[in-house]
Amino acid sequence: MAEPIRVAVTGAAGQIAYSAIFRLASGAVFGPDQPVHLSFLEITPAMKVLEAVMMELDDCAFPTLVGMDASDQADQAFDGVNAALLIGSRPRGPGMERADLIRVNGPIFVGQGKALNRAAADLRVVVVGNPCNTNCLIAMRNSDVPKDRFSAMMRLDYNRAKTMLAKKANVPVTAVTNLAVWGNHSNNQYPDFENARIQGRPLSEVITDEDWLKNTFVPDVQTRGAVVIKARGSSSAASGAIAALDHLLSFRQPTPAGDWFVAAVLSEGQYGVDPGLVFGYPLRLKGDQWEVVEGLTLSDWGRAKFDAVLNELRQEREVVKDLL
Ligand code: NAX
Repeated sequence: MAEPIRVAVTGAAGQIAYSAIFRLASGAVFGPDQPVHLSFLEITPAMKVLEAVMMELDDCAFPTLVGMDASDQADQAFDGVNAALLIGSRPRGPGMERADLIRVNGPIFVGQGKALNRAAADLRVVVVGNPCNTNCLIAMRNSDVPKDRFSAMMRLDYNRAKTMLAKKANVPVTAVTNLAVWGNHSNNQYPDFENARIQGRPLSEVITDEDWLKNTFVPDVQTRGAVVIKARGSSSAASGAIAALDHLLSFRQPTPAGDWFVAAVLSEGQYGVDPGLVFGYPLRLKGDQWEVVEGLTLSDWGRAKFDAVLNELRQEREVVKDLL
């Protein structure tokens, strides 16, 4: 029997966690031969709901789930973990601006960054809680864990963009490759159709409707979250969970040859981004280390989108500079 992989999930009584946890426990993520120990973090008022989630996990009798515990203390929840899904955070309330949300949620990631020092040496951190890029920046800056172990989730944006392109081209989603999503998980992200490929061909040879690409596809990806909220009455949950698990696996499994995956990581200045920002890039794994895919080019139109999202992340950093 392999050693159990220990996974921390924060916001474990929330709706994204509810879709993610059962997959983690069932073997669907790490495989049927990999035992999993789950370690949940919640705020004190949500511990009762979390108890119910744990009852349901017990009631599933998953062979791969070898243990679980719950705490309202980050130090305890992160002790010895190999992976941490930082999902927990306060949702945006009525009338709240993005900057207000950053100020409300930022401090959570100061404490959690410090507590991650207790994790295992091979820790990988995925920040999902919004604003996830800047929360990730706060966590990494408050932690002694190597900064390349932190990433923020752009995968839901990527998955959304991939399906939209596949539907437009009338091909399966697997035919869409080399899709980058630059920048921030926000309305200013740039889902890059310019470098994408469909069935191995440049996308522009297959989807020739440039007006649709620029004026429908890009804004539809950027605002998809709001459209789901309007239709469902609450924000994306299952798709967020699947994206978080896809993201986690992309850092553990070989990147398909010739392709890449997308996540926000600490910039070292690639593509002219300020070093030290957590920026969405195309990545590939080399061994167990990721690297940014370099050498992609953008049109002036694409570069303007890229610069807009870069500026947004600079502004977010400014709002939390006392927490860094
Ligand atoms: P829920 O409100 O259902 O759950 C959040 C949970 O976090 C709650 O149970 C709450 O008690 C808990 N929590 C709050 N503060 C905490 C703390 N300090 N420590 C531990 N737990 C804490 O939200 P849910 O729909 O699950 O969304 C979670 C986060 O994911 C939100 O910030 C949301 O905006 C973000 N998302 C990020 C996405 C991305 O692509 N990066 C997409 C999906 C999602 O919108």
